[in-house]
Amino acid sequence: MTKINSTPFKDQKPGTSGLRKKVKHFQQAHYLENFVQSVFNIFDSCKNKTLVLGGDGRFYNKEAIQIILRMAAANEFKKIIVGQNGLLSTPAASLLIRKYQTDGGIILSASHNPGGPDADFGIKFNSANGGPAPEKITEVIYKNSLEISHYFSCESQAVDISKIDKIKLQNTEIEIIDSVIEYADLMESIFDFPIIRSSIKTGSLHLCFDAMHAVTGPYAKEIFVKRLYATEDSVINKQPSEDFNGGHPDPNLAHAEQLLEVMQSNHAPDLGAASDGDGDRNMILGRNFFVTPSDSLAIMTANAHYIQEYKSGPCGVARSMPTSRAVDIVAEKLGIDCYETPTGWKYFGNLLDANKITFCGEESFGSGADHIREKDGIWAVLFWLNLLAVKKKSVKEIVHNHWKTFGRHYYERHDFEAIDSNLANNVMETLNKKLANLANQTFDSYVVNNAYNFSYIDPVDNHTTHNQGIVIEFGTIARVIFRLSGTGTEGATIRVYLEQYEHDTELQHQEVSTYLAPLAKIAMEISEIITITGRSNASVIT
Ligand code: VG1
Ligand code: CO
Repeated sequence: MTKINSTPFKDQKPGTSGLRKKVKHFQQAHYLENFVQSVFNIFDSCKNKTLVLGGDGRFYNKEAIQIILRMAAANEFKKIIVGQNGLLSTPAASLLIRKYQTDGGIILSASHNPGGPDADFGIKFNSANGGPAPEKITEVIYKNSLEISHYFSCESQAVDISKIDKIKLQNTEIEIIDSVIEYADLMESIFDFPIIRSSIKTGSLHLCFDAMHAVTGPYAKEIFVKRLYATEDSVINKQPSEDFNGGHPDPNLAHAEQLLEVMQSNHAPDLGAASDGDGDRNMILGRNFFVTPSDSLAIMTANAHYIQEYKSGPCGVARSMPTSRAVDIVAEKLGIDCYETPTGWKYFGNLLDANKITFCGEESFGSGADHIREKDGIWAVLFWLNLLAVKKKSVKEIVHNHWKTFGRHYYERHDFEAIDSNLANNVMETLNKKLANLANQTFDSYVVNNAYNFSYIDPVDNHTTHNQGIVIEFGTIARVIFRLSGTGTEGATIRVYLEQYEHDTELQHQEVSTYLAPLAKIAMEISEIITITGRSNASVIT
C-alpha cells in the first residue's frame, strides 16, 4: 500500500448525477483518485466493506476501473464486484448492489453525454439501497474532496476483467461477473414474457430497439432477441463503443436519428425505443408517433393493472418538478399520492424505500419503479411491450385514449447550452428578483397565479433542498420553469420547460411547438434570456 500526497481540487461537487467533467479534466494527475478517495472516506473503515464497480464503457472507463481497483485494494476493501470488461448499465449496477447487499457502488458514466478523448466522463456513487447517493452523502463527499491531503493506492499489474473470475488483489477479493443474465432474470420476473413472446412470434408485435452504441446492447440482445424471440435486426447499434460511434447517446428526437427513420418508414414496427449511454433513459415511439416522457409515466400509472406485477395498481407515484403534471391527474383519479421532487433520481430513493411510491419518472426520458433504485430504460421498454401485447392497441391509440380520458399536457423543453456561466446566473438572478411581483400579472391571456423558487422537504427524512428551479404557474393550465442543468461539462445550460393542459378533445392533436408558441414567447419575455445571453434560439428542443 502506498500513501500518495495530494491537494484538493475545488471543483468536485457532485451535480444532478455524480461528478461530470471532460475526459481530459479527469486525466489530470490525482483528479480521479482524489474523488474516489473522498468517496471511500465516507466510511470509517473500508475493511469488511464491499462495492459494485462498472461503467458504460466509454473512453477512459477501463483505465479508471484499474485505478479504482488498486485504490480499493490499498484501502483494504473486502470485496469489489466488477462488471465483465468493466461494463455495467446503471440499472444493472443498482440491481447488483441490492442483490449482493454491498455497501454501495461506483458507476463510471456521463450518461447521455458524448464520449471519447475530447468528450465527457463521469463518476457516480450509489448507496447501499442501490440508488444515487442522497444529498447528505454527496455533501460529505464534496467536503472530503476539499480537505483531502492524500490517497491510497498500490502497485499492481492490470487486473484482467475480461473473464468471469475471482481474483485477489492484495487482500481484496475481486469478483468479475456478467450482469446481463441477472438483469434479464429480474426483467423476466416482472413482465409477462410468454405473452410478449407469443405476440412477437405470431407477428402481431414488432420492435426496434436502438442501443445507440452504448451499454444496453448486450442486455437488449439477451432480452429482446434471445428471450423474447425478436429478430436479430430488431436491436440496432448494439455494439458498445468507447465513443458511441461518434454519436450522442441521448435517446430523443434530436439524437436517435436512425431509429426515427425506421419509425417513420412504411414498414415501421409497432414499438420503437432507445436508451442512453448508461441504459437508464428511454424513449418510446409508436409508428410515426412520439410519446412524451411525462405522458409515458402517466400512461404507465393509468395502465399498471394490465401488467401482472402491478395488477393492484401503484401505491403512489412521484415525478420531478419540471415533469408535466399529466401523472398528477391520473394519481388523483386513482386516489394515490403524487410527490413532486427536485430533478435527479436521488430524490426518489427515500420514497421508494419507504414504500410510498411504485413508479417515478422525469421529463428527461427517465422512468422507473421500485424493483431497483435507478431509472431503467429497458424496464420502460418492456412495460410498453407488455402493455401492447395485452391491450392489442397501437402506441398512438393508447396515448390518444389517454388524452381523451385525462386531457393532454402539451410539453416541450428548450435547452440553451454552453452559455457563459455568469450570463446564465444572471438570467436566474433576474428571474429570482422578479418573482415577488409576478403574481396576478397578465401576459397575453395568461395570468400568473404563483411564482416561486422550488424547494423540497423530503417527506421521509425532512432533508430540505433549496433553489431547485423557478416555477411560474398560470393556474392549473400552464407552467413555465427555468433551471440550470447540473450535468453539463461546458459553461452552463439553461433549461426552459413549457407545459400547457388541454382538456378539449378537439384541440388535443395540434403541433406541439405551434400550440406552445404563445407560452414560449412569454417565457422568453419574463426571463430576458435573449437580451441577457444574446441567444435567440434554444440549442436543442425535446
Ligand atoms: C439531467 C436531467 C435529469 C436527470 C439527469 C441525469 O439533469 O434533466 O432529469 O436526472 O440529467 O440523467 P440536469 O441537471 O442536466 O437537468 V442521466 O441519464 O445523466 O443519469
Ligand atoms: Co443515463
